[in-house]
Amino acid sequence: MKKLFLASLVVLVASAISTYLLYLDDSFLETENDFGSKIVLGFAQLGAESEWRSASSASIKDAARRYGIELMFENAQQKQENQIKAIRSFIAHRVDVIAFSPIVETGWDNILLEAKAEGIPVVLVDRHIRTESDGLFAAFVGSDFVEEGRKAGRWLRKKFADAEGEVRVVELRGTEGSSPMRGRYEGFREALGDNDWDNDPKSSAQFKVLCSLRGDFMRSKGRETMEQILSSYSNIDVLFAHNDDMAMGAVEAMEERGIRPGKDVVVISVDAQRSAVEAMKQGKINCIVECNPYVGDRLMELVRKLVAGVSVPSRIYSEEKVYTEDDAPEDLPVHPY
Ligand code: GZL
Repeated sequence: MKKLFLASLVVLVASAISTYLLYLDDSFLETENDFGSKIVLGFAQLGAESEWRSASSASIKDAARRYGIELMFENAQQKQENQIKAIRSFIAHRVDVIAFSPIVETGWDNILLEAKAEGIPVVLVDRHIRTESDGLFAAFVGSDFVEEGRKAGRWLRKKFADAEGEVRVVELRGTEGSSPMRGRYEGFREALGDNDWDNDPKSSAQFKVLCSLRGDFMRSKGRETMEQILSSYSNIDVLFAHNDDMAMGAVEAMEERGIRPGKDVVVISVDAQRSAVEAMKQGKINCIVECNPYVGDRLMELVRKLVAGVSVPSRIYSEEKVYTEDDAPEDLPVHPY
């Protein structure tokens, strides 16, 4: 009996030690590439056009530090050619993985074919691309922009469920040719025109988009464009801004003309950055569709798996909420950006 107990104790201790060593071995391997050196990630950021973008960059830098991954970080200053140059330099440096937030959807085939030829995996962060060739990236981590647009449209239909007649909408669009601009634009219209919903109020309102003008996701451009819109159109009922920076610029433009944002004009925005949430608390923004910038940890997990040769999901979407004027202040997010 005693021998049996001792034998089972030895087996138990041995399995505990081997499990611990496996863990150590796995965690040790995860910060090293095949050559026993630190994993190197090349990241080509598109710019610093918005608070959201700054938060995204901070999330990536912080996560690389915590995951023990060496980060080569380049800021393309809103120019696709700079992103392409940065990716080419990562290839020359033979980084382990390349990641980037493509400023626009097209024009990436050649540079990604160069990365593929060198056997360097590529991860899309935040924004999608459209390519002629298949298999040019290993994974995408970010948001579903079409769904974000639908969320904005669904809320608007509920807001005007009891309205009669025409509801006059103006739109501030994000960067031309970018996937968030296209997705939010399409999803918003899909929801407004979608008449076969089960659980949503059938609205007799007729939503009319008077104009959809570019704001480049920037506060200054959002204000400038909203000033043009206010000079050109009267009786505006709703503003749909593709991000908070443009919405906040438009709020300034409205207030300068004595228009009460959130009251005279219903304001819908996307992101949920700090200044927009504060504006919602002041009654100046009515609905914010969250867009999560914190992709750093998920990106580093993907990088580790790709280096270890572990298969990864092709798309990883963020969980995102919708915040409205009906939410209690304490239920609204307090983002550090
Ligand atoms: C969306 C992101 C957009 C944000 C804007 O994932 O690409 O770009 O909504 C940012 O704030 O400029």
